[in-house]
Amino acid sequence: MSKAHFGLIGLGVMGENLVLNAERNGFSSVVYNRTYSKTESFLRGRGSGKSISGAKSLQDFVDKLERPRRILMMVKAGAATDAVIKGISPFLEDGDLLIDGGNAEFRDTERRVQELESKRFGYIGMGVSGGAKGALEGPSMMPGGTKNSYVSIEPLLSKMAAQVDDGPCVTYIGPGGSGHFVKTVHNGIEYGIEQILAEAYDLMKRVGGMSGNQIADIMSFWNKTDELNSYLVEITETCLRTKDPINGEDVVEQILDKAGQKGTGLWTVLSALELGASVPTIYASLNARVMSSIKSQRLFAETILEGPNIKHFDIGKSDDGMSPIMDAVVLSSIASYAQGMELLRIASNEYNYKLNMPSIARIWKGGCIIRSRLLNRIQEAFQAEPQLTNLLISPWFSEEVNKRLPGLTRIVAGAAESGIPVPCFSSTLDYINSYRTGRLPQNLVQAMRDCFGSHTYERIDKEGSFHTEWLK
Ligand code: NBP
Repeated sequence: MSKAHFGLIGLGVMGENLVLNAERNGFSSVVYNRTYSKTESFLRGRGSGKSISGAKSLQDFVDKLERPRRILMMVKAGAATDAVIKGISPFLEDGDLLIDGGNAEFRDTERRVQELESKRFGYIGMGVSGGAKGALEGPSMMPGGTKNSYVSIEPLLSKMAAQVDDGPCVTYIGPGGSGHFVKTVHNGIEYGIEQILAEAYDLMKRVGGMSGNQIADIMSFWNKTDELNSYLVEITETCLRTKDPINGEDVVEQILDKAGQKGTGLWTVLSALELGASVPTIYASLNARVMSSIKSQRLFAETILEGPNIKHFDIGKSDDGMSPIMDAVVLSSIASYAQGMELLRIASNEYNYKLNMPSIARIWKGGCIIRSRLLNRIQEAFQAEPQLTNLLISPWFSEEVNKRLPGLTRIVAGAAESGIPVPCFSSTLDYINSYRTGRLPQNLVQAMRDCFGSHTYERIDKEGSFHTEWLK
């Protein structure tokens, strides 16, 4: 029997779909899963009648693969990935390639690359985005590791990836843990945009008194615009239109308002804090999930803490796409991308990843959860200026800011006067206002620090370090 082209370890939601994708693209495959019954049921079900075989043991798995072996691990990040690496390593030989497609913390990938570099096989840490459907039909993939290892897997990945006008949604990201770092930041941006759309929905529902279908109509309108056309807006419309088979009501209204925050959103914010990158819109979305999770406290506080009643301020009209809310959504989405790209730029310098920013924007244009028409603009902005410090100052984006800032401001002010939290909208407003302010009040912060701790300060009129005897 001829040997398989491709091996997959981990038949979870992603693994199952990725192996079907590889097989559809002409790569006969062999699958291994820790719990063999899953392998059996997959081969009897979705995997039946295809060039996919199963392996009961890792020895059997490697024996069924042609050399050099190309193996993708799609297992839970962390200890599970370490366990699989430990299990498979003794079976791998010269030139074999092991790819971790899970959501690994980038430092874990750095460590694994270091540890495994001394072995004879290659190791790639690859972010994969697109959920189950993307995995099957074509995800966006962010592989990092040595260039040679990537080159050997490129034909397979290029076929499996989503395809956009300017190529497959995969490219070599850079060395070490760079692929997983880029995927982490992708997820941070995703957190931001999800929360932004949730804030827009909340305002339309609570201030505008709009039904799920009416809000879905606005999503449909937004999805036809250059600024907001995106996968997340598209699925928000779907979510809002879906009825509960139990009671016929909007399903969304039956869902408990508690969201978890898994690793990647948190890691984006931690990395930003470490690297001194400003990501307030992304952080606000993470914190919104944390606040949502303390439901019982919120229910109690609601009976004690008073606030203003909802005021019916101008949130726009449906026939103009709720224009001030649209302003808030557009600018906050731009801010999420701007903050994510800025974090990537700073990390690239710090970790010597040499990230190609236009390429990253390009491979996010298809297959992944944050795919959107805005990414064309982002790609163009970085093509025009690869070392662009912040998207907000790029011509198309600065025009958007100047045009839409009054709308965002009215929405944040109205929400505040109505006692409705809009953490991403208000963080974005502060972010933009801070960024466009040449002189911030940190002169006073520096004075206080020098006053209590003799930390010294710099002056605006001459070079050097200065101290004042404030308490004499
Ligand atoms: P899960 O994250 O639920 O992982 C399930 C797989 O991990 C199963 O095959 C399971 O085997 C295996 N596994 C576990 Br759990 N512990 C193991 C261990 N100690 N040794 C060997 N195998 C072990 O599945 P998923 O949702 O498909 O995600 C796979 C990876 O892809 C994760 O890192 C995830 O973060 C990432 N990811 C997920 C998505 C998504 O939309 N779901 C998107 C992008 C990336 P078992 O059957 O024996 O329990």
